[in-house]
Amino acid sequence: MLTRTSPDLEALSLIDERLRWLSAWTIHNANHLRPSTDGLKVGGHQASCASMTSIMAALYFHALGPNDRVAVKPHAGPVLHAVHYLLGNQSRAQLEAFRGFGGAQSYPSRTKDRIPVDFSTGSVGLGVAVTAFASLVQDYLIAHGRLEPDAVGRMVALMGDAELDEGNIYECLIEAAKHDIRNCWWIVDYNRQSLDATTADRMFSRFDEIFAACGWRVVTLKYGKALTAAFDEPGGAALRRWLDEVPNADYAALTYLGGGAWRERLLREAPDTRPIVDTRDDASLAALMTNLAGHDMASLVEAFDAAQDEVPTLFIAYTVKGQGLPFAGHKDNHAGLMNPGQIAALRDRMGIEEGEEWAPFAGLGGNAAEAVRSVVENSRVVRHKRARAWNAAPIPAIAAPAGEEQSTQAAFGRILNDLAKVGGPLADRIVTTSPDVTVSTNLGGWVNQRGLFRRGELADVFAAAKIPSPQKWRGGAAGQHIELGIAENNLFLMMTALGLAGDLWGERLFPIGTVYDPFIARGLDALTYGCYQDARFLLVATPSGVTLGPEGGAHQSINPPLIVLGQPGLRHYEPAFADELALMMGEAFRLLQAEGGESVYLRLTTRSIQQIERTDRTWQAGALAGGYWLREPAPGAEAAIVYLGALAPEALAAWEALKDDVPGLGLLAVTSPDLLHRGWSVAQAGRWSGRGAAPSHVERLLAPLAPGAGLVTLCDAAPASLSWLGGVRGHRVAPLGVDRFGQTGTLDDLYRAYRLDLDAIVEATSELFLP
Ligand SMILES: Cc1ncc(C[n+]2csc(CCOP(=O)(O)OP(=O)(O)O)c2C)c(N)n1
Ligand SMILES: [Mg+2]
Repeated sequence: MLTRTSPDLEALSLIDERLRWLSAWTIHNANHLRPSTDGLKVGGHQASCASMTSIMAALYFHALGPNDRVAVKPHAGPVLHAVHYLLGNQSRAQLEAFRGFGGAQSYPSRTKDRIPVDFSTGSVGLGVAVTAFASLVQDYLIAHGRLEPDAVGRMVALMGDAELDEGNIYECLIEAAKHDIRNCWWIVDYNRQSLDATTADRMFSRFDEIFAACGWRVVTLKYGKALTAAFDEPGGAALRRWLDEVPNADYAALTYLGGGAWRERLLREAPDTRPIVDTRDDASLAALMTNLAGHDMASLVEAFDAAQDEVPTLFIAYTVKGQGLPFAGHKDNHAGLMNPGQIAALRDRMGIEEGEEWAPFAGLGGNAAEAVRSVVENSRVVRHKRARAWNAAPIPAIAAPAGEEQSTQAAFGRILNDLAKVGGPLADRIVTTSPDVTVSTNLGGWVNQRGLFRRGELADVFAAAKIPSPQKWRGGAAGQHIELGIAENNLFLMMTALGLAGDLWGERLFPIGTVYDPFIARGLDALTYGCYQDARFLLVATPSGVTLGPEGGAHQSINPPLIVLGQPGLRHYEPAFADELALMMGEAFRLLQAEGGESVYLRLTTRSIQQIERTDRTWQAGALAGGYWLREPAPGAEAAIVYLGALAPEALAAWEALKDDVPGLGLLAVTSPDLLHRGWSVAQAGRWSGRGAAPSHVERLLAPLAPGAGLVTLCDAAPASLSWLGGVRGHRVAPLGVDRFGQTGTLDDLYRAYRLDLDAIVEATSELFLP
């Protein structure tokens, strides 16, 4: 982690200006020069970029090394593109297509951008927190011998100050403190402005205390070298006092107004500053008053160089939003765009000829250009997208646990327990994690065998004291379960970081996270965040639905199947039987490490049900594709019962009860509404676009039924999870499911109240035949 000595501060400052210019020009081009066909504002954030260019110049061209990974504040995306443009990794065509189809993305995207992007960002706060979890994953890999200790890097988040308002930051801070994370830097672009306005003064010094309390070193970079020197001049003490106290809004407004306004205000409110004020013209006074350390290369370089240990560090770098641009400090500048006259003035100030706007080093004299080139060439950051790691482990066949009656949740625990016992490359790469529901989601057996992960040894105090407990809660470097506190946001960010291990360090892990199904919603944005950047993980949500009878409505989930129906990058499987679950887990492990694969969500239940006899394996392909006939319908059958997961016993009983009255009645086991729907949409798009007319799995499944046949759909979830099946071939549907919040009760009570029982299915089927 050595940094170069004697940085060329002047060249770094020129790079800072260049990044500001290129990011502004990229945004200008997209909004003012590129022809528009739809009349929509393209957008971009010139002011947010301008406040970060100094920090990013100091990092990418001095402080960062090849092992460091960075999450860049979403609206500074153009600066990251400018960095890679200078490095020669980004093309002019991509910059010209910024925010256009196939061009450089508005916000840094791991999957879509062509430059190396370590973490996608966009939903503020999440990109910050994921770096702390990435630090933990890095330590995990080192502890497990998968990463050389000298390959350790820093996980860096470049964040806006308004991101400090996101609650997930503090949830993460607490978790990070528990795990004693290291090698993590969060750098706040402290421009005291958010989207709407200037940020609240009352929080001014509080952030330091919060972070310090969590074990972070806080480095405040407030005043630049020129201001610091001025504080020693006559009148300097008064100036410092005034500056320390000035409210955010006033500082920002004066920055916008410029030298004359500074002069008038200082003399009015702090007359002792006169010696400083009187010896400067308006331009120098304005420059002095906005000489904040976040724009002062010497201060930045010094601070980064001084933090070369592993202590997690928060840098609060004071900056000016829109630094160097005409709307610097204006409270409405967040989405502000320079007009053509303003950008032309900036170009002239940079000495860039008209027509030379894209030339990386335009406007620099010979020596300066040489110095800048040399600093750029010597940057040690990764220049190319890393190859992703695929197929890290052979996936063994996963056997279904024996037992005539079992729940999918219990079977899940037993499968993991067996994997832990048998061992092998897959088991060794599995990492489990859970937000304080490890035991209640049946990970206990796995944890007993594989242990908790801790950088230091963690004794099992209860075991040592010989207090009987089925749970062995010991931890150490070899452990494979990462214990989390109850915050579900952290679970999804932890899984995101684990699920990127193959991309960030070339070592694929198989993260398995367990959560209560209704509380997916608590961390939903973080889950989306992980899927958006193609992190791969297995999410096991258990228990689910009103089948969780006595727990009542607050713990019974209704809408997760609908959520995942609309969630790209995440495949929903909902098994009813243990053998289905085993099959799906094998498929999930395959998908987690496959190019073109995805993450998987298993929705499980605690309801123990009678398993069924299988005479062959023909059901398996259908089960993995989203559904199969548990009882084949006769050709031209007038009706079918369609069920999902835990309601298999009711569906089977109804089929038995009705099969003589409804000739050829079918019983369709849906294992993934999500896959069925996807296949259906893709097949239709194929037909419309002439790319093939092969029917989808669900179309083939429903083909034997009569054209006007009826479907009774049954799920322990929102009825719309299955009712759409009627649209596939125009069948009539009687949708059964849960459409009100649940309540406590026995299964009989609840299935009756929510119309999920045998009687309801029989009634619904009969109604299909009413004229
Ligand atoms: C979760 C979420 N909510 C809202 C937004 C919209 N948004 C984008 S940037 C921003 C505030 C920016 O302020 P700050 O973080 O201080 O960044 P600056 O532009 O000042 O550097 C908001 C509200 C978002 N991207 N993500
Ligand atoms: Mg801000």
